Amino acid sequence: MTSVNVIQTQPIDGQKPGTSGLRKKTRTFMEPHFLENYVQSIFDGIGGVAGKVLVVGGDGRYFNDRAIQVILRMAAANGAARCIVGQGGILSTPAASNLIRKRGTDGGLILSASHNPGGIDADFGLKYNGPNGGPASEGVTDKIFARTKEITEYRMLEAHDADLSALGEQTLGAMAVEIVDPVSDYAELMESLFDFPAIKALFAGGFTMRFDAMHAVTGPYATEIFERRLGAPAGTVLNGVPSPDFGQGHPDPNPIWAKPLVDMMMAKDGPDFGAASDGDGDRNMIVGKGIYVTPSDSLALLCAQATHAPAYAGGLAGVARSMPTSGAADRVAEKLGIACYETPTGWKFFGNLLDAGRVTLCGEESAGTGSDHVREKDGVWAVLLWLNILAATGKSVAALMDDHWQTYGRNYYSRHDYEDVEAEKANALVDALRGKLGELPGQSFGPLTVATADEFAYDDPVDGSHSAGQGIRIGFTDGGRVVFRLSGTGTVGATIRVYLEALETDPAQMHRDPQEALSPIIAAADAIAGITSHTGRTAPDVIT
Ligand code: VG1
Ligand code: CO
Repeated sequence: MTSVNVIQTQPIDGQKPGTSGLRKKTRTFMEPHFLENYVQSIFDGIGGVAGKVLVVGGDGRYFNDRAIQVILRMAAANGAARCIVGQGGILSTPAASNLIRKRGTDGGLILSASHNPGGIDADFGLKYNGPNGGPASEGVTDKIFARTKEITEYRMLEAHDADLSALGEQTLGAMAVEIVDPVSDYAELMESLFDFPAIKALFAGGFTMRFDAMHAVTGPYATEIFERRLGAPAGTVLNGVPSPDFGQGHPDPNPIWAKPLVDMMMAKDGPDFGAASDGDGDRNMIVGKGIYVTPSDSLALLCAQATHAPAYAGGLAGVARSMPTSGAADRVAEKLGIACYETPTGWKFFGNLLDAGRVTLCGEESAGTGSDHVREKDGVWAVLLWLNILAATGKSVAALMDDHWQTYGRNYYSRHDYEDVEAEKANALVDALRGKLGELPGQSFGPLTVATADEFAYDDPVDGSHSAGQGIRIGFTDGGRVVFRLSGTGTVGATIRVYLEALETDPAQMHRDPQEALSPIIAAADAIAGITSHTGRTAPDVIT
């Protein structure tokens, strides 16, 4: 027999979801009532789960399996009809988005802190995605947050653990628990979008690739798709077995944390193509032989060349990029005569545009790229689109990028992160900047003159919602730009992100060192924001 317990609780402060759900130290999530309070707040915030069907899965990090057992017992106690769970508790973020859509569910719970490290002393996270498969909108997030502040009780079924390893159906109280293969539906979707025979022929012809799964969730997906379905040789996928602490690494696919892959790609006899994905499989890093492709450039190139893939052969409805992402995609959109939207950071802002059919491709400077096939960014998808383009054109990554820059110009781009800054100091920096925006236009910093200075706010063109305080942007008369923004995904202190961009249109200047090409903007950024004087830092912690 099973019974439902109603457990008295008190609101726990600080359960405010950030850019992508709630992220905290794993030990915080493991405190008595913490996870339970948040799960009940999600259920209450979405109007209850009675009779509903939910997808549940995560990136396999420490506490993933225990948290899923709690979620299942609570879903059952709250009257949910069914939970569809990835075998072993595993689902990449894009695969979860796909399952929500394919099975027509009422949404899903995804357990991940994405690129943040995993382990008992690292980070954990939980987010709710809606019936469209995308991250909860601002409105739903606000409701969930409001519930966390007033919650007094949660409901928990008294029951044994579900068996997450056994494919098929079991019951928990009156709720069905359906364990599904985490990879097969997703792999089928990928096969429907891309020219698999052409990519298969590319590999058969000796084309070499290394995909670094960074000990995170994409390992099983990449092995099935690249090695089994597309015939890439065994060993193409590196670090392909998910581990609870990601092999003690930092599953963030950028030249810092995926340095071994980048080094391999820069070697003289390196592979033709390299890629990496993050903790929950929604991001991608693209590297060609001897060339690192910035995510902003990758988005622009994919927009320009997408029609090589069967799914996009009819052309793109439009493109969207987050505000800090470089303007490279804008010029492609202009040439194609399609709309280009600029949204705040975070995938939730793309959902409405995708649902309304206004855009087909979306991307962020942080290595997130995706399309209307799901409502999340999708790492393996981006790699497959690149492979499809490489197969169709027969060109190398370096040649494709070179052609692109000659046609559209090059946006030199870099992000400088100052991590674990005291929150007061970070806020003081932003407040001071905000206070002087009005006086900046016309001022010169070295060779650069400020043209525009404002704080980005977004009016959603589909539902009319307004999002303020989305980053400070300063544009220069030569087309360069610097953006200042505080991260919304960290778990300790504040991270100041400084996004730097310089536009180059001289064909002879397309192969400079990015940090050198950006040096006037870097100097201007410090002069304008007083990074050193506010934080005491003389150099960023991470440069990507
Ligand atoms: C970061 C990135 C942002 C991304 C978010 C979630 O947010 O900058 O572009 O959407 O992470 O990605 P922030 O607020 O720290 O800058 V993931 O792969 O962590 O779900
Ligand atoms: Co992620």
